[in-house]
Amino acid sequence: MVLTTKEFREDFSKTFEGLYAFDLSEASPIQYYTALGNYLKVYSADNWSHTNQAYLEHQVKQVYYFSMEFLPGRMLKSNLLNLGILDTVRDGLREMGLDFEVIARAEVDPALGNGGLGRLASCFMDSIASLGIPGNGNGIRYRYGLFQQKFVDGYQVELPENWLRDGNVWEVRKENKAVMVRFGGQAILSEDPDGRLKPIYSQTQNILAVPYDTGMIGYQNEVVNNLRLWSAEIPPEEEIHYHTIADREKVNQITEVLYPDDSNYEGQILRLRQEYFFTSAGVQSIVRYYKQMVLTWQHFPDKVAIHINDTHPALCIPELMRILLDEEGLSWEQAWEITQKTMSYTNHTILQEAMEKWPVRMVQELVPRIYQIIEEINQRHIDKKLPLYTPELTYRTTIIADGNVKMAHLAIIGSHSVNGVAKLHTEILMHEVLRDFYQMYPAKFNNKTNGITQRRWLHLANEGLTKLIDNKIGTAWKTNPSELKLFKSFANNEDTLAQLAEIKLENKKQFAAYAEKEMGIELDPTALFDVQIKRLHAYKRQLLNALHILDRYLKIKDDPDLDIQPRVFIFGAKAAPSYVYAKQIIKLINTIADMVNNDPAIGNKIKVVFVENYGVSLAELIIPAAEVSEQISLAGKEASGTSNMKLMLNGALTVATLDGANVEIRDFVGEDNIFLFGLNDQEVYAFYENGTYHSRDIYDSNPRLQRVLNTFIDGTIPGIETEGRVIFDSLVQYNDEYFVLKDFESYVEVQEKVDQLYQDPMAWNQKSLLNIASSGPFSADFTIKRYAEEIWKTDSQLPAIQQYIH
Ligand code: 6GP
Repeated sequence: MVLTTKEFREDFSKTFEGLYAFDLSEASPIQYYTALGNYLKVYSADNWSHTNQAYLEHQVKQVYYFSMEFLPGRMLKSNLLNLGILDTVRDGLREMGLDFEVIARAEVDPALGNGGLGRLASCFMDSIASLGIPGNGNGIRYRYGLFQQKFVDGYQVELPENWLRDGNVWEVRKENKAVMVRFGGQAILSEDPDGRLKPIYSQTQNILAVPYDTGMIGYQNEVVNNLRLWSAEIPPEEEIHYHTIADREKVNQITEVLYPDDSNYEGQILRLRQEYFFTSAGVQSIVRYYKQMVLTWQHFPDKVAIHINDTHPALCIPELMRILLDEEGLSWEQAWEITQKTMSYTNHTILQEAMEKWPVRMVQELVPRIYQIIEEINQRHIDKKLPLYTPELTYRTTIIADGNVKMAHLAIIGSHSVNGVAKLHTEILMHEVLRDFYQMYPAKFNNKTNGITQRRWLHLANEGLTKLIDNKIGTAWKTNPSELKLFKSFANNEDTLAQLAEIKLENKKQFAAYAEKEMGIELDPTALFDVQIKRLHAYKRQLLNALHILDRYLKIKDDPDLDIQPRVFIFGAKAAPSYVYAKQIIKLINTIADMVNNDPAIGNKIKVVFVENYGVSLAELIIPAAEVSEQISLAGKEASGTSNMKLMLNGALTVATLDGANVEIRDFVGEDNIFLFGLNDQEVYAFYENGTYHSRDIYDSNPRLQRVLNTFIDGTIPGIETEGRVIFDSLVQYNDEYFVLKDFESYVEVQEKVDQLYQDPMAWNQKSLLNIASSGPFSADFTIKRYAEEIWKTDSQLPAIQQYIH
C-alpha cells in the first residue's frame, strides 16, 4: 500500500484539525510537528500492535536491553525514513506550502544520555528493529535530560534541559502496566509453612513505576519494537502518607534528572535509587509478561535475554533472584541457574574512577532484601572458587570488599557473557583490568565491536552523499552495509571524486552558515575542517589538539606571510559539572578561539569553533562537514569510540592513536588511508610499570613545545591566569597523566602530513572515498547480528510479523 501525497495531505489536515481545531495555515512549527507526530503514531499503530501480537503468539525469545541512558536524537525524520514515507510527506507538506525542514527542527532532541554509551543504545534500538529482532529497551524517563550547555565568558554554564515542555508525541503512558518498587524498611527472613525462608517486610516505601512506551520503528520492514522508560510516582492508595511537599519531592526526584557523569563515578544514593528503580520495574514487568505464556521457570532463559549496558543495571541480577526465590518459590540453585543464563553484560570503560561501587551501608539501607541476596551470591562465589584458586585471586574477585559492593564483579559473576566494545578494549579487559575473572571464566569473555546506524548517520544526515552512493552502487547498502565496499571501484574515477568534493563543500557551507548565525564566526568553507566531538575528558586529550592550534598560531605570528593550509578547528564537548579540570580546558579552548579568531594577523589561516550544547542534532550537522576526524585519546583508555565510525562513514580522514576501534578502522581502511601517531597501549603500560615517564624532561628539552606551554602562563593568552596555571602544572609539574607532552611531537608531525595531502585534492578525495567505502563493517546492524546470534540467541522474526500485513 503506497501512500500518495494527496492521501497524506487529507489525513494530516484531519489530524491537525482534531488536535487544534483551528486553521492549519496559522500554526507554529511546533504545532505542525506535533500534528505530524500524532499522524505518524496512528500510521504506525497497526504495525506496533501486530509486532507485539506476533511476539506473544509465537512465544519467541525476546531481548531486553537495560540501559540507564538512551540518546535517540530527533525522531521525526528517522521514523519517516524507516516507514518509507519520507519523500511523500516532504512533498505533501511542500504542496501545502509548508517547509519540512523547519517543522523537523521544531522537535526537541531528547538528551537522555551523556555520550557514547547512550547513543550506542539508541543505534542498537534502530538496528534491532530493522533486523526484525524481538527486542525492547528498558530505561528511565528523566524529567530533565542532560544539562543544556551555555558559554558565559568562555566558561561552561549548565542550565536545566526541560525537554518535555511541549509534550512528547512519541510516547504512550501505560498506567495499566505500572508496577510497585519497594525501597527501604526492613526485610526479616522467616520460615513459611513449607519451611522456606521468606522475607517479611516492614516500613518500606513503595513507589509506583509507570511505563512510557515509544515505538522503535524498523527500516521498511513493518516491525515496531518497544522502548519502555519508567517514571516514578506516588501510588494513589498511598497518597495519604505523603504529607509534605518534601515527601512528595523525594519520590519525584527518582526520575527527575539524568546524572551528568560520563565515565566518572558519582557516589550518590539517589543514583543507586534510580538504578534499582528501573531495574526492578523492568524485571518485574518481564516476569509478568512471561507468566502469560504459562511455561515452567526452567524455560525462562529460552524466552528472555536481559542485557546489562554497563554496570548501572547490574541490580537486575539480584532482583530476578529475589522474584524467583521469594515470589515464585524456586530453590537458590534453580533461581541462580536461570538468572545466569538470562543475563549478559557489556563493559564500556576501563577507567578506574568509573567502576561503580556502593557502600555496603547504603545498599543495606536502600534495598535490604537485595543486599541479603548479594551477600549470598558473594558467599557462594567464594565457597565455590576457594578450592580452585589461590585465596588471593579468589578474594580479589569478591563482590563485597572493603565495605563496598562492586557492581562490575556482580555483573560478571551473575552473567553468562561479558563483552568489551572493541578488539583492543576486550583484550585489555581480559589481560589487564579483569584478568582474574578471565582466568576463572574464560568462556564468558567475548568482543563485540561497536557500530553505528548508517540510516541516521549517512542517509539522513548526509543526503548529498547518499544520493551519490545510490547513483554509483545502488541502494542495497541501506540494508546490507557491506555493499558500501562496491564504492571502492570509483576510487580512481575523477568525476566521482569531484562530486564527492562538491558534496563535502556544500556540507561545509551549511555548517559555516550555522557558525555565522549562531556564533558570529565567519568561516572560509574552502579551509580544511578539522573536528573533535566527544565528551570533555582528560584522557580524550582535547588539550593535545589545543597545543597543536597554539603551535600553528605561534608559527604564523612569527611569520605572518607563512604559506600554510587554512584550517577550521571544530570542537563539541560537554564537561561533567563537577569535573573542574575538564571545565578549565573548555575555558582555555574558548579563550584561544577568541584570541585566534580576532587576530587580523591570523585571518582565515586558523579559526576555532567550539559549538555550544553539543548533542545528536549538532553531530548530524558537523559530521557531514568534517574532513579530519580527531581520535587522539591516550592509547589504552578509550574503550571504542563511535564518532570515529560516523566521521569515517562521512568521508573524514582519521588522525588517530591506536586506541579503541581506531585499531579496526586502520585494519579496514589500510595504513595508507589513516594518519597514525603516538604511543601504543603497550608502551603506555610499560611507562606505568617502570615509572620512567618524566614530562618535565620533555618540557625542558623541546623548545618548540616549551614555547607553546608557556603561553598558558606568560600572558600570551589573555584572561586565563588561573586555568592556564592549573593546566600548565598538570602537564609539567604533575607529570602529565595522559602523556600529552610525550605524544605532541608525533602529533604535530602527522598534522603536517595532513596539510601536505590536502594540497592534492584528488589524492585527498580518493582517501576520503576509500574511508567511506571501508566503513560498512561498522554498521550497528552487524554488531547487533553478533549480539543476537552469539549472546542473546534471539532470531529475527520478520516473516512472523509480516504475515499479519500480507
Ligand atoms: C563510552 C566509552 O567511553 C566509549 O569509548 C564507547 O565508544 C562508548 O561508551 C560506547 O561503547 N563509555 C561511556 O559512555 C560510559 O559511560 C561507563 O561508560
